[in-house]
Amino acid sequence: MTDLSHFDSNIASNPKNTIFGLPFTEADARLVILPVPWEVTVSAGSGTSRAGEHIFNASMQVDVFDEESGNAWKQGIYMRHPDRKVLMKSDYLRKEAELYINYISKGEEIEKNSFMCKSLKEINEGSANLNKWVYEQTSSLLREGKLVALLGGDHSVPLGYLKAIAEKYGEFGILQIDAHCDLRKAYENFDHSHGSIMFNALRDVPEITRLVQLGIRDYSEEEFNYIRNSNQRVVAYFDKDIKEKLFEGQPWRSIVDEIVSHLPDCVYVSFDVDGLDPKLCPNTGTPVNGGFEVEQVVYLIKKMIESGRKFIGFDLDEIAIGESNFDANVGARILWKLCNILVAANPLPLTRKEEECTTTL
Ligand SMILES: [Mn+2]
Repeated sequence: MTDLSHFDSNIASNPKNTIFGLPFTEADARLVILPVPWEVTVSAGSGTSRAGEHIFNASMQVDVFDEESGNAWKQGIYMRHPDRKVLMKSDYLRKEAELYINYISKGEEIEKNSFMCKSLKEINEGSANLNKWVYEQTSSLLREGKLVALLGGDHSVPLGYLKAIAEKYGEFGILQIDAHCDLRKAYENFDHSHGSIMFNALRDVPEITRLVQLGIRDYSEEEFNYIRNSNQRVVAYFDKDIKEKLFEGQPWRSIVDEIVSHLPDCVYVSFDVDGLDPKLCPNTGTPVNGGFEVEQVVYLIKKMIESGRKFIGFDLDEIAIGESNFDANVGARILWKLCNILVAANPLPLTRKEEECTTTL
C-alpha cells in the first residue's frame, strides 16, 4: 500500500505523480485508467486520440477531496501512459481513413479502386488488432483484481474491454450515455466504426443482456428498427422524450427510477461525452444540440448503485480539445467522479483478520 502520510491533498498537484497528482503506482492502485489513443474511423471532428494526455494535464487542477465517496481515491487510482505504438498506428490509419471517407462521400464505388480496397482492408485489420490489444490489457488487469476505466479515443475502443468484462462477470447490462445509438452495421464499411460499437458489442458479446441508451437524438431508421426488433434487449430513451417528461413536470428522480428498473444486476457504463449538452464538450467529434448535464448522469449512476446494482466498469470517450482546455477540464472531472464512484461501489472484501474484528464488535 502507498503511504499517504506525506501526501498533502490540499496543495497544488505534482505532475510528476500519476493522474490528479496522486502518488500511486500501478501495483498499489485499486483502479487503473487505461487510455486508448485511437480515432481511426471518426466521421467529423478529430483530436480524441490525444484525450489521454490532455486530461492528464487538466487533472492536475482537479481538487482531490471527495467527501461524497469517502475519499475512495485513497485506495489508489493510477493512469498508464498512452501507448505510443497504438497512437502512431491510429495516426497512420486515420490518414488512410480520411482519404477513404473523402472518396466514398463523392459517391464513388470502392470496388473500382484497388487502392481504396487496400486501405479499407488495412483499417479493418488495424481495428481488429486494437480490439485484441484492449482485450489483452483489460483482461489481465481484471485478473489482477483491478478495477478498470477505459479512456478513449473514439467510441469504437471498448469492444475488447466488454469481452473481458463478460469473462469476469458473466451476464451484465450496459448503460450508454450518447447522442447516437451506435447501432449501425459496419458504418462506412468500417467493421469497427465508432458508429457501430453497440451493434458489434451486442453481436459479439452474448453476455450483454440489456443495453439502455440515454440521450439519443441523432439516429437512422435502421437503428430505430433495430431497437424496435430487439425484443427489449435494447431500451432507448430518446433525448426529446426525456425532455418532454421534464417539461411536463415529471421529476428527474422518477425518470431515473424507471431507467434503472430496466438494468440487470451488473452494470457497465459506456459514456460518450456527446451525450452531454455540447456546451460541455464543444470539440467532441459529432456534437449535437440537446443532451444532459454531468450532474444528471452522476445522479443516475448513484441511484443505480443505491438500487443494489453492481457498477462493474466504464469507458469515457470522444473527448477532443480545441483552442481552450475546457473539454479536457470537463473530461477530467467526469473521470474523477466516475473513478471514485466505481472504487466506492466495489469495496474490498474484508481480510479474515478484519472480519474477526467485525464479529467481535
Ligand atoms: Mn457513441
